[in-house]
Amino acid sequence: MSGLRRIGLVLATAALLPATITTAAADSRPGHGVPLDQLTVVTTEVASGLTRPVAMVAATDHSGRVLIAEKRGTVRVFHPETGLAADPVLDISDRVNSVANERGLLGIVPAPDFRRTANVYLAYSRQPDGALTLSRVPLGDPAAEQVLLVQDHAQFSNHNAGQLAFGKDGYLYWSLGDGGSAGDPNANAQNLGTLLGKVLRLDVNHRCGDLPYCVPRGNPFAHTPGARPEIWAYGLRNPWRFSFDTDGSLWLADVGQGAFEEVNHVGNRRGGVNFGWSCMEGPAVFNASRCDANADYTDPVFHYQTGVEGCAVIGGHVYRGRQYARLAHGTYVATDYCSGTAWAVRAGRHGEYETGSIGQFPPQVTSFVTDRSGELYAVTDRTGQLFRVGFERVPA
Ligand SMILES: [Ca+2]
Repeated sequence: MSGLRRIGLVLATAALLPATITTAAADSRPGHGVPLDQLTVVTTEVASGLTRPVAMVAATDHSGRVLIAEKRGTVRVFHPETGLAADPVLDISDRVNSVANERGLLGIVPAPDFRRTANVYLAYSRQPDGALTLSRVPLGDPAAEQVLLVQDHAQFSNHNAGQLAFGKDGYLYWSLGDGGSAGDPNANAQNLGTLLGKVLRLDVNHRCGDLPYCVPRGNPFAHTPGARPEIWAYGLRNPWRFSFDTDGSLWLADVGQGAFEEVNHVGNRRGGVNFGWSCMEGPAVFNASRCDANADYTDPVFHYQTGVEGCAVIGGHVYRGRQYARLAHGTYVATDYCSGTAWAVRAGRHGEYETGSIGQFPPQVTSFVTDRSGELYAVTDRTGQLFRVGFERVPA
């Protein structure tokens, strides 16, 4: 329990510091920290007893709470000082189809007005047909749910993606998988007429006509005939987890078919990026018949081999916390669901990337979160554990 107490003290101390000194000047450089071959992650269990946790997000009300979504349709609360609350703070399992392995409640993010409304946005597979569903619901009041957007996903049960996050622009981003099976049989990911295999960008703070949201001005395909105007990026297979860094840039991990797992990094003003699937898988051509000679495919900044080095990439976050700033500031940390390898990627000043493995996470990590002070946590699927993630320097 000393670990829990230590976290509590760190948070309490951090809260007293003015925001202007949250990071030392030297730490604002991209990719600052010890060389990756001298860096390792260390994990400390801080909670257990979760039921297939799959997504996490920090509450934005300064309570210090972390919200953890369980696949069956429940949301649990973890606090560094008091641990995991026994009862869910929200239960929508009556409307979530979680029978298949990849279906269920898959994403959660607090609304911009969370402090006043307790509203969260959820992404899930609905009952009974598995359609991908975006809704807004206040914690503790499932009857008040409002569904915003639904995408049919009945044919296959896999590749539902499900990450939700707000960008620095205040818009909600939602990732959807390619519709499932293998090899994108319906060629959805390159088809701008469907939401499958895409990241969407939505203005959920306003209504437009009959829609419970608006399409933000500047969405890249808002005026493209036949395209869904909600699309922000495309060419994705199963973009299970993405995150935004403090500079607004997007770090997106796309789960591969059978050859490559990939991590992508693009700037915050780049709409319309084509991440390549199902022409490309990682750095290689997957299906040449899906390739367009006029297309501009964005390559991943990091990839590794599916089946050799793991089975499914689990995207993480750029570490911007205080406790390990000297070791890991600016380091993007991800893992693989099967191998548990801790992958690190650092963006340099001139578009170059330093990548490497930095130790080991437990297997079956499904999701990472950074808390309100930037410290990193990971949850594991069938073992239902929550880990605090730290860093240590080791001999090269
Ligand atoms: Ca790609």
